[in-house]
Amino acid sequence: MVEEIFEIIEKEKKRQQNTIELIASENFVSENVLKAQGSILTNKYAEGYPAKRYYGGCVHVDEIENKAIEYVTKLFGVRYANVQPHSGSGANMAVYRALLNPGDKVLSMSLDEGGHLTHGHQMSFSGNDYKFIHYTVEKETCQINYDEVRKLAMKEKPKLILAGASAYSRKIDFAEFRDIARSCGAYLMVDMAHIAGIVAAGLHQNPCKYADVVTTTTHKTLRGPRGGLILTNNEQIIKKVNKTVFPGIQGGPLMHVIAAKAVCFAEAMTDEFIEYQKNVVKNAKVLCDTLKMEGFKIITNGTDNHLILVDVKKSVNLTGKEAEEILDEIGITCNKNMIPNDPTTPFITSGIRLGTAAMTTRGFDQNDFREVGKIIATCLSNNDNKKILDDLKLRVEKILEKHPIYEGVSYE
Ligand code: DSN
Repeated sequence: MVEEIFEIIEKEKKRQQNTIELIASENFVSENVLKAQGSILTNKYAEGYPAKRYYGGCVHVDEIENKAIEYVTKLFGVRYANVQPHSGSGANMAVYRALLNPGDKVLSMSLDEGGHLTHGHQMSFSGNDYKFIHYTVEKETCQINYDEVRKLAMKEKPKLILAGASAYSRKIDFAEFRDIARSCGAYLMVDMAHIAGIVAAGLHQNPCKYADVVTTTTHKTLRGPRGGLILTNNEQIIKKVNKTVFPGIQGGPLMHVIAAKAVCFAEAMTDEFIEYQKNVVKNAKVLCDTLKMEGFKIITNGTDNHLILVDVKKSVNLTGKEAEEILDEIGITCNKNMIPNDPTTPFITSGIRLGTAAMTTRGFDQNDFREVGKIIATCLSNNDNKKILDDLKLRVEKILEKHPIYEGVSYE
């Protein structure tokens, strides 16, 4: 039975090696991150915080957690960090519970317009526990209109304003958000989950300079293990956040994951990582321009970060679900995604979201992404032509062969 599990893991490894991974929230971690996350630290209970634990034998996990905090505060130039959240959703829940009372008003971007489930969707705890109101993107440009956000904030007087998104391809002006939050007396929270790696490399305004509190996941552009993180410069806020994370909503921290986070933070301080993030952004522009040249409609008409939102309905009269499935057939993985003013549902959608973080880790360069753009365009425009799809599959295999990954990792 145990072998069965390792056989499945090996099959998943091969799937990852043999497909072009364009899900904007995924990446390939380093073998050192894998090693730390797969370590004996998983055996240790360490409820509490360094030097204040509810269990004995925490001397070394204290060292690990202190190192993770030291590295991440240096990386983002911020005073305090809580590295224990098991996920981005948990990190967001902790911040809401630390700063708000049930029913308090929050202003955020809705899921449909590019926000996240935990930014107030009715199906999430967030939309149930708090009164979320949403700013939208401009109809023409699909970009945030800061004057409109300001007007709404002044009218509604929320207790907290949330900036950050899961499917927004443009820079976000956190300084402007801070000004708006200050004008209406709200806290400013930034969820930088998607762009954390780009921020770490200094290629996007750093929200830690402007927000009262910042949350993120560690596994997207930041390229660490799956997990969450909370950052702030405010001593009162970190005290409340710490109490909320433990014992408020979590029990024992996952010390093996915290060790892997520390490895990722250390890696993110290297020159190689900065170069990598520059390539992530350049590659996204190339992929975007190639699709535009092939006649595809891109939401916001471009990208400033790692992701591209494609309106496949207007481009090739397919739903996002259909496009995702057809690309899957030729070895390209992406996800269907709502676009602003989408008339469909999250399970169907009119768009697909593409990201360059994972394949840039594998070494894909601008030429490779040009080829990927052409393959995607040809595939979606000829989705019922088996001969063309077979040919595209070979083209996918050819690029992948040039950029192997996890060759020394085996579960057999
Ligand atoms: N599911 C993640 C994403 O794909 O953006 C966010 O949690």
